[in-house]
Amino acid sequence: MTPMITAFERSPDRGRGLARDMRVRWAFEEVGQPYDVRLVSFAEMKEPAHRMLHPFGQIPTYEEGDLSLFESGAIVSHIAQRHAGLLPDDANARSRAVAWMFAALNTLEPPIVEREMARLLERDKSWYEERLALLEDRVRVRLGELSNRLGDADWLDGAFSAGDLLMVTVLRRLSSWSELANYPNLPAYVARGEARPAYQRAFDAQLAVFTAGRR
Ligand code: GTB
Repeated sequence: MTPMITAFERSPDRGRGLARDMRVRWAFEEVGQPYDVRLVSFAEMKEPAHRMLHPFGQIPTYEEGDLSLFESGAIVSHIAQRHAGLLPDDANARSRAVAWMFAALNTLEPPIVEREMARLLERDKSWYEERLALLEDRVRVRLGELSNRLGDADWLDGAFSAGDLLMVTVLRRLSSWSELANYPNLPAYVARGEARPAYQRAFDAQLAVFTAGRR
């Protein structure tokens, strides 16, 4: 049975692959698992039928047979556990790759998203500039730490893993901020991820949705 995921009918990122279906599409492409996509509008996401799949009324979701999942990290984890290619065979290395998955979503993504939200929603507040400076410092701390750990390596812990896949998608959310360039190994790391054929297939697929919607 071909798994079905949901994605934005009209993504606010205009096809830049920043919405969280991108990481799920990329995981499918890495393991060679075909998938179908059901596009949903913002209104449909809040309807009871979609909330049965996703309690918070968001994308992406995953359905296969009698299994339905939400949370992009859980979906990538499921794909990585069911198929070879995204997690090492060695038990300890596998656990370390899982640690990097959590680090991407729990340690790096929150301050990055918090900064993004402030820029989107809090610009008119009197305290905006002060708060933005604090949020940007928090992101810088994590980028510095990540950059130190990555060093000259291609990937975070040996071969490319689901940890790298998630980390690259998280760092891509900084693409409109020049800060990443201050840690030269990080843009190079993101570029290595983006150069993977599986990434490119996933990117093209989500871009095709945006391009088709413009007609
Ligand atoms: N923790 C959940 C997960 O990882 O799956 C978060 C899911 C989530 O935030 N989904 C967003 C959503 O459905 C889309 S990806 N939002 C609609 C809603 O909440 O009503 C977040 C996103 C949206 C847009 C851009 N962008 O335009 O650049 C980037 C990321």
